[in-house]
Amino acid sequence: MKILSIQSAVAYGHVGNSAAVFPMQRIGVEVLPVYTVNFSNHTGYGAWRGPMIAPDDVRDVITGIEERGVLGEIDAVLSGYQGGEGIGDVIIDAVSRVKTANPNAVYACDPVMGNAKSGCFVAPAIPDLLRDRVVPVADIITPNQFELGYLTGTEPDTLESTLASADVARAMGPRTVLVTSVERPDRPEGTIEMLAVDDSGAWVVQTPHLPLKANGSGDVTAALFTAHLGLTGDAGVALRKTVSSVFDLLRLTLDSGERELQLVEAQEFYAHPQEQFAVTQVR
Ligand code: PXL
Repeated sequence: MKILSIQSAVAYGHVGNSAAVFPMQRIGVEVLPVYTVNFSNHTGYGAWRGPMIAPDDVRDVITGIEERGVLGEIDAVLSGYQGGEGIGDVIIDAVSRVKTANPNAVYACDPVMGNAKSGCFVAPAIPDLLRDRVVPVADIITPNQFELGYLTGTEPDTLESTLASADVARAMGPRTVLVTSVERPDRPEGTIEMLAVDDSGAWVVQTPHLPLKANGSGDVTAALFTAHLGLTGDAGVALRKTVSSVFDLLRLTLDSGERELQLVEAQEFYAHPQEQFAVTQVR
């Protein structure tokens, strides 16, 4: 399996491609990372150095890959946080070029906007761009509950209303929706859930909610889910493996006391997910 992953690079720590690439490689995926920024560290520190990469330069890198004649080998395009407005068009164009070369390729979009606690933390034009132009051409999306609400103009809270919102999102284009954080009002204290929906069913998995806000965990989640879905073709299985790996990564990070994801230390949890959490099919 080959995945073209269009995301940030950071020298220190793990977000964007600096979070997504290694876990995918560790489960045997050939990754073609294309970078949208080249930062010293993630923006959560409030200060960072290094350039954003001009959209035309990002496009040029993809053209260079195209000129090697290998776009047809790509099974999936993956995108995440968009630092600037111009990258959206480059991603849409890359998806169209890859799909022309390989009609079976899929596009997985992590529609990063923010979360319920922090609100929106991307540039003001990004949420509408994602909703109106990017999500409609995606096959897989991985919003959190907050992003799902924005995309669909709904207010998902219970499991039922979150499922209904996911169906609204699927009517916009994507076949598969992974809701990465479902915090239903009636959840058992200290738990959080993930929900995956596609044509063949819907699956929920509950885990302890670890007291940790690690930048990059959503990037690892989207990457592993996209890779496992491509490898197995089964959204329930992809959910079970992804949740297991991400939980163990977060637990290891929490135990380490470090601020950054312990991405490399957790490598065995990607290669051999413990699959310790039961996935319930709800539809
Ligand atoms: O995790 C998404 C992300 C991507 N790229 C950069 C970031 C972050 C989150 O902090 O700072 C540069």
